[in-house]
Amino acid sequence: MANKAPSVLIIYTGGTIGMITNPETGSYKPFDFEHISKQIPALQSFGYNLKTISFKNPIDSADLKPNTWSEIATILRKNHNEFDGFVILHGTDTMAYTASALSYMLQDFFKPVIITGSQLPVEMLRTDGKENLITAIEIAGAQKNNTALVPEVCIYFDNKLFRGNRTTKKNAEYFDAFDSPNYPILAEAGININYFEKNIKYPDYNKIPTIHTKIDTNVALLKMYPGISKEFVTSVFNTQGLKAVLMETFGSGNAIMDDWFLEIIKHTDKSGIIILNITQCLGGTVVPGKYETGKKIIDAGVISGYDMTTEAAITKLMYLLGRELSNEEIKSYLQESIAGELSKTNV
Ligand code: ASN
Repeated sequence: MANKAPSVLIIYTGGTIGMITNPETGSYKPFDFEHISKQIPALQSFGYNLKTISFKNPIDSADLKPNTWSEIATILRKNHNEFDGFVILHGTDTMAYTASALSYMLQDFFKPVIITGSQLPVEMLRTDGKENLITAIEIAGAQKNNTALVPEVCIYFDNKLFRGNRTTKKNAEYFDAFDSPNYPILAEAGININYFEKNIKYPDYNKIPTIHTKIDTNVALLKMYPGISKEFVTSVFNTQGLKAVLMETFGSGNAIMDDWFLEIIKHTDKSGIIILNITQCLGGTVVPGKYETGKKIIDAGVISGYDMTTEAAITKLMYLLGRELSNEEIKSYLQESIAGELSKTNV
C-alpha cells in the first residue's frame, strides 16, 4: 500500500516573512498569508497535504504578548491528532521566547512543532523566507516507522534545526539569526536533511498530549553590571505583585558582594519571592559555589538555573507560576530539565 502523503498545518502569526513595505512610512508591516503563498508557488504543488490557519491580525513579534502563546498552544492541541506536524510562521525578535514557552506548555506532544520566519520579507528577491518555510514543512512531515522524526518544539533557521528552548536570537543582520550555545543542533539541511537522532528528545507515547495555557507574568529580569545601584535593585524587588526575579549574573553565576545587596536577597527569599540565577554569558553554565561571589548569593537563597538561556528561564518561571504550584515545587522544577532546556553535565 502506498504511504499517505504527510499532512502539515501551517500557523501564520506574522513576522518579517509576510511583511510588506508601508508606502507612507517606508517601514515593514505585517500582511496576510495569501501574500506569502503567492510568493512561493511551490506551496501549491508541495507533495504534502498542507492546511493553513492565519491570525486575523498578524503581528510583529516584538509586540507579542504571552496570550499569543496560549492561543498557539490551543490551536496545536485541537489539531494534534489531525496532522503529522506543524509549522509556525513567526517573527524572529521573540521567536526564542515563543519556542521556549511552547516547549513547556505542550506536554507529551507527539508531533513536530517547527517555528520559522525570515530576516527579509518573502517578496524580496534575496529572501531567506522561501527556503526556511519549505524546509520547515519537510521537517514537520518527516517520519520514521510511522512516528515523527523530530517530535519537539524546534526553530528551523538558515539550514539548522535547533531545540527551541535552547535558542537565542544572536543576529539582527545576517541570515544565521539564531544560535544554540549550550546544546547541539538536531538536524542540518544541505543536499539532504541530516537528522542527529541522538540529540532528539522523544516523548512518552503512552501518555496523552495535554496543554497548560496559564501564564503568570509577575516576574522581573535583573542584569548585573558593575556599578549597579541600591536604589535600582530595591525598586526592582519592590515591584508590586512580584513573584520571581531572574538574575543574569557574571560568568559562572557571580554577583556583587555588598551587604545591602545580600540583605535584599535574603529578605526577598524570606518573603517567598523566587530568585533564579543564570549567566549573562552567551555560552556556559552557572556553577553553584565555584567562586565566593557566587556562593554568597546561594547562601542568601538564590537558586541555580544552570545553563538555561534567558528566554528559556523567564518563560519557565511564567509557566511554573501559572501552574499554581507550591514554591518548593517550583524551585525544584527550576533546577531540573522539564523539556530539555537545561543540563548539568558541565557543572
Ligand atoms: N520585527 C520582526 C518580528 O519579529 C523581525 C523579523 O521577523 N525578522 O516580527
